[in-house]
Amino acid sequence: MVVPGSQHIEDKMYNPPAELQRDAHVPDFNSYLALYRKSLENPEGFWKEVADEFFWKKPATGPMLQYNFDMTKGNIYVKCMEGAKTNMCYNVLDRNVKERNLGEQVAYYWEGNSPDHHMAITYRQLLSQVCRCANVLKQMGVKKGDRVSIYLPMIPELVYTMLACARIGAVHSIVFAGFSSDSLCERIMDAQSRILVTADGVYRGEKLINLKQITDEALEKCREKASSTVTKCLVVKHHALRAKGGAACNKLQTPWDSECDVWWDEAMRDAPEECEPEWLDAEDPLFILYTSGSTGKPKGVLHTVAGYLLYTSLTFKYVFDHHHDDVYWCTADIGWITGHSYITYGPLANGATSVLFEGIPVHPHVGRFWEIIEKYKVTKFYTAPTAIRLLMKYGREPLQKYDLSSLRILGTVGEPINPEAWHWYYDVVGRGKCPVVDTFWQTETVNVLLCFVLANGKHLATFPFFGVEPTILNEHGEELEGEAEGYLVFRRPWPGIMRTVYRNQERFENTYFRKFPGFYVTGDGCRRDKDGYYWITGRIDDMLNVSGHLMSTAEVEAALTEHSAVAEAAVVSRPHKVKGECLYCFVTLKDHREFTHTLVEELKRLVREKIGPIATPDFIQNAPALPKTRSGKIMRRILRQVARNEKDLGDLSTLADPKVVEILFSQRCEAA
Ligand code: 6R9
Repeated sequence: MVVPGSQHIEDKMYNPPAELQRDAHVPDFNSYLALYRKSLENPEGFWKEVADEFFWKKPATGPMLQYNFDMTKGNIYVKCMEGAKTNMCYNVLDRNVKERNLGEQVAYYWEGNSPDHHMAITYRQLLSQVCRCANVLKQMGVKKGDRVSIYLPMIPELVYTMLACARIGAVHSIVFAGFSSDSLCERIMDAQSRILVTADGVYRGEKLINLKQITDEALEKCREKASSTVTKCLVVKHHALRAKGGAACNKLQTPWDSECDVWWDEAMRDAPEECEPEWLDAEDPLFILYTSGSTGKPKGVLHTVAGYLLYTSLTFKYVFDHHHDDVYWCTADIGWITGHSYITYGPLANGATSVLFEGIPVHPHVGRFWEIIEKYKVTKFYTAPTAIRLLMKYGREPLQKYDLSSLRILGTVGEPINPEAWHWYYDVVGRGKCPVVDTFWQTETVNVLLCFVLANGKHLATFPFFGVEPTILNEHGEELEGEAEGYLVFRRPWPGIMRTVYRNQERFENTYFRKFPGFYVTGDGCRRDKDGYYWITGRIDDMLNVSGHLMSTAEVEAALTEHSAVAEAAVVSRPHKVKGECLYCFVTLKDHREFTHTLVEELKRLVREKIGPIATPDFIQNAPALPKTRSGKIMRRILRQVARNEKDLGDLSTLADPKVVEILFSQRCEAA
């Protein structure tokens, strides 16, 4: 497959500063290779060493990994450390407090939506709150294996509840607190949860959201559709206690059903601080997390105890080169997999100190991120390209007010990062001194590919994590050697890969294993260059075929965002009589820039220059905003429909702001 433009992507090497490299867990490329080879040649020994760091009530009787990835040979399964008994919560809390003497260390600096709200929580305090919450859940009748749905904003109680579930062997199903009542209902019903944990309300920026009301609507919908499985709703008094000015300023009417609803603070008041962990089998479920539904009905991705523990702890340690004096901040929401793995489980398993941020990047001012970095002297910072592009719009000025010199490593996740955003992140945020770790992964996989920048790297390109064996296939399922582009697949499992789709093994097998028997199929495209670096090119379903040339939307988008007027771009295909498909581009301009005919011509020229004439866009539409999922992913399905003028849009429940779609339809381009 020929990818126009691939040779245009800058593949210069970026070297980390000497002092970072000196102390790094993986100081150079050869150390990476040695560890990587060991992980593939002797997975048993490699993972056993990782497991030895943790507490096992009973040792494993089976091997570190057993699996079948080939549907033609039977059911797909992955098992890690069969026979072992352990507890996730014990390993991330009790072990740190009792065995590692970290009780007085801060686990989280919680920073509220308003800069006036903040607190520090030590490992000892965290353990005590988690135990009390575990006792509350038990008292409400929650038993091992029961599902608990959690619909909470980014407040400490969210972490307490998820770890309390882990402690008693309940399976948490966290639903991002920006989802609608329909989406919440759908997820509660699929998980058949017994308990729902929510809050009265929350400010997101200036906007007050009545979470309890949404929760009630969701439960009502569940009752209409079937008999609801939820028996109790535990409600955190967050807004009423922590809102601007305290209880006197409580602006919410909190609907209340005394049969079902229980206030968190009342239930917690008398709950004992001791709670014996439930010793679980290595393969018992830990949580279900529904993947964003940009393609159809959400899937309940299931992760299990032992494998997820080993893998999140190890990836956290190496990806962010964790050291005990770090202050780490991941800006994701715990409602997404990034938050599960890299705010809760991975950092705690390593005894790290993290920032837990409730707010948004632009409230009460556009320098909020930088202010927080200065305040807590953050050393490792992990965010998404969409946040970087948003903040880039405001230029360098908001950063210049703050001291960002504590930063050592920057991370990015969620989508391919375009070169302009990468450079801004590297040059402006990191002042050219902080390696940028581009981490590619999925709800299903936990971290799999990442750039070992500490071992010198090309930006935007990555190497596989330990235990992960990627390969590239063509449409016929043939493996491609050397320089190649095609489907990114994995030949074997690692401990942290998903185990099934909750209550739907068939969907699990069909989605990830049917297309190419013997491989886990990511759905993403990938290119391997002559030096063996992997470059993620975007979802395979975002691939475009113009006049027989395959190209990725990400590449064209990267070219468009190089223009100084463009803040964000999204590219889809539209059928074309001669070319088969042609490019239809949506561009969001930076503040005060005008969408003119001259600009359109400049953009077309730019893409032609960057990628080649074959990639010249046929259509460029002004998009005041792009349709995004609540986790910030552009919904290209909707953009394709705008481009094609197809008004039957189907399920829009994951769309953050439906008004955007109307505006885009009203401004669509008819003719080139
Ligand atoms: C962690 C997370 C998974 C999809 C994945 C891919 C895209 C994530 C990326 C990236 C390029 C990166 N993706 N990280 N693409 N470079 N660094 O986002 O999980 O919400 O399940 O999304 O996101 O397309 O397949 P999830």
